Amino acid sequence: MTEYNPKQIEKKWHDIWDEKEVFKTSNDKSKPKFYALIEFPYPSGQGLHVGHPRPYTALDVVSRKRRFQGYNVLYPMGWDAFGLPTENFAIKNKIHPKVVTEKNVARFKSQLKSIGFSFDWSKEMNTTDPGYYKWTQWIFLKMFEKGLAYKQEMPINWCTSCKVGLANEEVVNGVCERCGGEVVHKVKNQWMLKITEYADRLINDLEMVDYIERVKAQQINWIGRSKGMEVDFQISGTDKKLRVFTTRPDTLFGSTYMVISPEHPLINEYSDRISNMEEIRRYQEASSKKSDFERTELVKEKTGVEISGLKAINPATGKEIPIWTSDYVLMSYGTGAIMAVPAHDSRDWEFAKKFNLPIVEVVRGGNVEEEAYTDTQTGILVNSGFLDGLEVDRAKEKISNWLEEEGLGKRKTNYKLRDWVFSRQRYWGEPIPLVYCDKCGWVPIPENELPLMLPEVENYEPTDNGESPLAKITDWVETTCPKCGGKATRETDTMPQWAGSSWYFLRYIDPHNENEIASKEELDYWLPVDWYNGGMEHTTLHLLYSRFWHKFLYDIGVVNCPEPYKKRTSHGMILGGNNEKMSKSRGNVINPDDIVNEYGADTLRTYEMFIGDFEKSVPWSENGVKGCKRFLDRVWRLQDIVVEGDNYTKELETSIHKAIKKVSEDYESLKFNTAIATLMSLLNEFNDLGRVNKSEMKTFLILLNPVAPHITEEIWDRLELGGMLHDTTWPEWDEEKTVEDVVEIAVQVNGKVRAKEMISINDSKEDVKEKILKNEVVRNHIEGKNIIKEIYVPGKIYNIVVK
Ligand code: ANZ
Ligand code: ZN
Repeated sequence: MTEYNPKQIEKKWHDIWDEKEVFKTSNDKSKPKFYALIEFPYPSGQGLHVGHPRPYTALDVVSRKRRFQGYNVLYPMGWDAFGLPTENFAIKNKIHPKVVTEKNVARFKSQLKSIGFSFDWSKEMNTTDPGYYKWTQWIFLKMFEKGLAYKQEMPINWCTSCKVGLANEEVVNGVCERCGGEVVHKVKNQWMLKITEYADRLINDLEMVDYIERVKAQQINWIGRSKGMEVDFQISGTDKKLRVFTTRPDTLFGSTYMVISPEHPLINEYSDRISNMEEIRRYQEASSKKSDFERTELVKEKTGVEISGLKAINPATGKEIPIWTSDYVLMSYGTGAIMAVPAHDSRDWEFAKKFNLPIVEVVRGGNVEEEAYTDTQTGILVNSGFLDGLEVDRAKEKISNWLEEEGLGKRKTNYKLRDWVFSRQRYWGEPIPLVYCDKCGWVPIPENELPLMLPEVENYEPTDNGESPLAKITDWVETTCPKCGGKATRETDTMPQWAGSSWYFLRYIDPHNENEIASKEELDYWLPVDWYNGGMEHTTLHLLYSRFWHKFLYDIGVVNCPEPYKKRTSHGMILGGNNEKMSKSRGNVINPDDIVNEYGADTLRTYEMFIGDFEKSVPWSENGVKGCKRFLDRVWRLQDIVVEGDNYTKELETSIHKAIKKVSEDYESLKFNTAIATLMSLLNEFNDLGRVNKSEMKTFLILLNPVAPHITEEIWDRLELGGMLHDTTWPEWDEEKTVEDVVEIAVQVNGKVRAKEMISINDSKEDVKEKILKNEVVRNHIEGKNIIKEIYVPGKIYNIVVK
C-alpha cells in the first residue's frame, strides 16, 4: 500500500469536486432544503486565522451529512469587505482599497479552498461589489421612505483614533470595539435608523426561534425593556414639575432626595435661583469628560453636588426633599432624573451614605442601615401609608393606579436600546444615496440610478474636522435635486460596516439577480436560514441589526418570514497554546496554512472538531494536532485489513449500529468531539479483530467523511467500494441492533443459583447448555447425577434439576 500523502490526495479531490460541481445547490425544489450559514469573514490582510475554520468546519460537517440524507443544501461563502482596516492599510501604502480587497479576498479564498469546505462557490458575493451594494442602498432608501432613517444633531460616541463615529454597540467596555481607542462624545449631525421602533418585536419574536439561551439572554438584556412609571415631582415655589422614571413606584414613600443628570436642562432654566452655580458648572465640566461606562460603574465612588435653592416635593409624603446632581444619572436614559430611594437601591444607598442623606425603610426584610434591601419577592411595605402591609407587586399596582388617577404619573416602558447611528465619516463604505436641496430637503436618488457608485478620490485620509474624504470631491458633492432640478449637495458620509452584513444571507439565495434582492420564488423556498452559527461577540451587533433589517423587509413584503434565522449557535474561541487570545503581539498565532502543509487539511479539520466542547474556548495544542494525524494514519492503514463482505459481521454489528446512531446525533448537536471519539473506538475494534469487511468499511468511511472528506473519498476509491463516496447515502441504524445482545443469565441447580454466565440473547437452548456445561462450578454440582429436567427462560435463567 502506498503511503498516506494528504497533499496529493487533497488536491485531487478538490479538482474532482469542482469539476463535478458536487456542492452546487440544486434547482430541484421538491427536495427538502437545508440552508446552513456561517458569518462571512472580513478579508483582512492577515489572512485566515485558525479560529475561522472551527465554525466553518462545524457547519460543513452538518451540510455534508445533510447532502447524504437527500437535502438540497445551500452552504455559501462571501466577503464582508468594506471597513476600516482595509482603508487604513490603503492610506498607509497608497493603494486603492479596492485593490487591497481583491488581493485579500484571493488569499482568503485559496486558503478556504485548501481546507476543502463544501461551499457552493457559484453563490460567492462581496459587499463592496456595486451589484451588491446597490441593494444595500435600496434597502436604506426604503427605510428612508418609511421614516425609519432620519438625520439628527446629537452627541455620539467618537473614536479619537479611528476618527469615526460609533454606534452604541461598537463601544465595548468604554472603548472602541475595533481598535481599543478612547471614545469621547462629539455632537454631530448623523443619519440614524429607528431600530427602537422594533424593540418589542426583537424581544418577543425570540420565542419563535431556536437560539442558544445565552444569545437570547444577551439580546434581551441589550434591548433592556423596562416597565415602570413616570412620576412628576413639584418643584417648591414654582409651577415646574420634575419628571422621573422609576421601576419601583412602590418605594415612593421612601424617596428622600432627587438626583438629576449634570446635563439636565433644569439647571440652566433655573440658574438664577440656584445659589451654587459655579460649583455646579465645575461638576458639569468634570463629568463631561467621563464616558457613560465610567459614570455608571457600580464600584466607583459616588460624586455629586446639591443644587442649592431648588427643592422638590415628594407627592406621596408631601415632604420637601433636596435635589442633587450626579453623573451616575445619565441624560440619555429615562428622563435624566430619578427619585432616589436609598433604602432599596444600591447606588442611591452609597450616595446617601457618602453625603449623609436620610435613609427611610419602606420595604421590610433587610437591614437598610447596612445595605440597600433590593429583594422584591419577599419584602412587605412599611412606612408607606395606604401601601402598608402589601407585597411589592401589589403595592406597585396600587400606587401606579393612584398616581394615574391623581394625574401625577403614568405607566411607561423604557428601553436601553438606542437608535442606530448609521453614518461614518470614512471612504470605504457604501455611499448614502441622498442629496440635500435647500428647497426640498433630503431627497432620495431615483431607484434606477442605483447603485450610487463610490467615487474615486485622491486621498482616503479621514479629516480631523470629522468629515468624510468624499466631502473634498466638489464635483461629486455638487449635483442637482432629483425633485426640483435645482442645486443640491450629496450626503458625503458612508454607511457603517454593519450595513452590508445586515442582509447578505438573502443575497446568497440569488446573488446575480439584477432586478431585485433575490427572486420571490427562491426566497420563499430557502428562507429562513435553517442554522446560523456565529461568534458571541456579534450577538448585540450583527445579529440584532440583521434581525431588524429582516423584519423591515418582512414588513414591506420582500421576505415571507418574520425571523431570518431558525436556529443560532455559537462556538468558543481557539486560544494560543498559552491559553491567551491569539495575537501577533503575543506571538502565539498559528497559521492554518502551516497545519495544512505539514499534516493536511483533514488533520486540521479533525483536530478543530476534536479539540473540545464546541461552545467553549480551548487552547491550541500541537500534540493534539499530531494525535489527529496519527488517527488518520491508522484510518489509512485499515486498507490492509479489508476483506470482502456485503453485510455487517456478527462481531461488529452492534458497534456499527451504535456508531451510526451516536455520530448522526452528535453531528447535529455540536458534539463533534464525541462523534470522532466514537469513530476512534470503532477503528480500534476493527484492529483488534484484525479485519473489517467492505460493508463495515463503507459505513465507517461515510460517517467520518464530513469531518475528513479527502482521505475517506480516496480510500473509498482505492477499495472500489462503488462509485464515489460523495454520491452515496447516509447509513441508517436499527434501534434494536444498537442494544447489546450479550446478557448475563443465572444458572440454577436444584433451585439454587450456582453460577452466572454471559450468553448471547440469540443463542439457542443448545448453545446455552453447551456453554454452561463448560463451567466448572456447574459441573461439580451435576457430576455423577442424572439430569431429569431443564428449563431455559431466554436471557434470564437456566434451570437444571438433577437426582
Ligand atoms: C426609584 C427606585 C427605587 C429605583 C428602587 C430602583 C430601585 P432599569 O431597570 O435600568 O430601567 N434610573 C432611572 N433613570 C435613570 C438614569 N437616567 N440614570 C441612572 N439611573 C436611572 O432601572 C430603572 C431604575 O434606574 C429606576 O428606578 C431609577 O431608580 C434608575 F428601590 O427609581 B429607580
Ligand atoms: Zn430640490
